[in-house]
Amino acid sequence: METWLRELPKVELHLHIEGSLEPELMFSLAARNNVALPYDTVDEVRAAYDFSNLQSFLDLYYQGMRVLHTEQDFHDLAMAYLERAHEEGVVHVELSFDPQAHLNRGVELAIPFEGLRRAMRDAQRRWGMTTALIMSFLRDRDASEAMDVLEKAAPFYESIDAVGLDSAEVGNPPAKFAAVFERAKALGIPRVAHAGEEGPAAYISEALDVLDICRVDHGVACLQDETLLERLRESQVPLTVCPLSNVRLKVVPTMADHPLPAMIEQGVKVTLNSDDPAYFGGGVLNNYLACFEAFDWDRELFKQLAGNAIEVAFMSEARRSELL
Ligand code: ES4
Ligand code: ZN
Repeated sequence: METWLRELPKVELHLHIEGSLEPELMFSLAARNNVALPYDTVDEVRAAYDFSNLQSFLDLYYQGMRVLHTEQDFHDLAMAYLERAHEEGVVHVELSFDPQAHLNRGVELAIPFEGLRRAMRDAQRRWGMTTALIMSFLRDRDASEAMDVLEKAAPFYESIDAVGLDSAEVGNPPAKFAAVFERAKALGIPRVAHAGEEGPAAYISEALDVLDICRVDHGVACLQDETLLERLRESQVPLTVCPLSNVRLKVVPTMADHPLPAMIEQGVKVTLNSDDPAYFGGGVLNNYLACFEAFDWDRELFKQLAGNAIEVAFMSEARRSELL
């Protein structure tokens, strides 16, 4: 089954590229840029990845990305991940990134944009891999800062496939970003948002109502609300679920407790993704394998889930028909 799952053409829709930073690359970029790290060895870094909730992860995630300074750093980060994804049988990757987390430490917007775009072009040339770019806003910061970033990104609108919303969810409801997402909509930019990861089902409904999103990132809280379930079933709005992330951040106690089988049973359109592969135990293939081990799903179901991701990806219709 592992070979079959590896060979199944898979699509990654929920990936924070800063969360793909492996400890080895963290050390080499730290040396290249003269950044001090609070760790001496790769093992020490990995030992620190013992999270109790989303915030305890975010603290290390923001600390780790401090090694990223130049366009080349962002290129190397993305290239390393895209190569691993290619080896796992991933044929299309949607990278999201957090410009505010870089701007706030003096790294200009053009740096991540140019570095990531160059890696995306290289992946297309080398492996025929297609990619998309999602610019995410940090929901635990003021909405005015997100609005400023959206305006500042004007020279790059052509390379933005969607905007997203991430970081600490509880206490930062979707409606806080109503004006930002309205502006993105007016600009013709598609919208996605994290909702119902640590936050309640009400945040999923609110993100659909107020932010007019076309995909929900995570959405695992949907089972709490019958009305929402009915809506997700009827609309077939896709959820980008990241099972290993949910276990590592203690959203669910173990894979066996994960709501994925119930969500599928309810007719919700789900996809399998990796979120922050360097921090949560691997990429898309490992998430597929974890589901196989926990739920003993058959090939038909995995084909269905991989197909769901192809159907809802930001890709050309020509590429979609090629993959479907
Ligand atoms: C994230 Cl797992 C997760 N949740 C919310 N925001 C994030 N940013 C990076 N990883
Ligand atoms: Zn995420």
